[in-house]
Amino acid sequence: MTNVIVHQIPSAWGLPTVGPFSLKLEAYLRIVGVPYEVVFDATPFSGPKRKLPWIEHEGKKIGDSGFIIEYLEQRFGCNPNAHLSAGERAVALSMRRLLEENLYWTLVFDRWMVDENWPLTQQTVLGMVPAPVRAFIAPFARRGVRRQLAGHGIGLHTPDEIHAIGVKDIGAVSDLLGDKAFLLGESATEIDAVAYGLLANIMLVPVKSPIKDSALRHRNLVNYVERFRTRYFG
Ligand SMILES: N[C@@H](CCC(=O)N[C@@H](CS)C(=O)NCC(=O)O)C(=O)O
Repeated sequence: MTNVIVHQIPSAWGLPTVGPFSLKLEAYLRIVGVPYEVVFDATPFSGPKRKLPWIEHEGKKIGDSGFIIEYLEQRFGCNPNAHLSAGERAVALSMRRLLEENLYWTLVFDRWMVDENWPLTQQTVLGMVPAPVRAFIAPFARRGVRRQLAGHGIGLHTPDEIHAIGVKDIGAVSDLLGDKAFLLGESATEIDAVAYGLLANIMLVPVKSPIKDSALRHRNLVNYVERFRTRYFG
């Protein structure tokens, strides 16, 4: 059987990848123990959805972490959610939407729109683009992200409003976790891959943000991220 080839955003800041969706997929692959190889892509444009991550496997190219996970479940018969009740699956899906469709965009805002963080983002997220080209394309990329944020709607808010939205989401994740080892119990499920991908990229990176500060004040989240990192990336 050939390994899954994962195309993802580059590694930096001690993380295997600084892409929240890329780290989600790697975390998922580690939870289920499917062997894989990583290829870092300088830009997302060669993937089938023009986003990272995407995979190549047995002649197929698949984009979008959610569709990739569905493919892996079918192809490898893995399912870390098998023991969950219908209610728990509904909670997991709602939490996934909160993390991926809302909190994610606050991270994008902090990385790309906050001037203080912008040099760091260029050196890491765009870090594989050769320096002279990077200096040229970075402003265009930033403009594209500004348009994405406005299209989503979150980019129409003030920085304080965006941070308040993110802080609320972080509070909800902390409340769902409570004193459990993982979000839905004592074993890691798919939603933990989603949460780790995003939380590690907020809490373990040098990007400055009131959302990061708030997350670091939730002791259970700090322990959770450390528990996940030690168990699956130790
Ligand atoms: N729904 C996609 C989202 C992937 C995504 O947004 N990836 C970002 C990097 S974290 C990306 O490639 N952005 C490039 C762009 O939007 O042009 C998934 O789950 O994989």
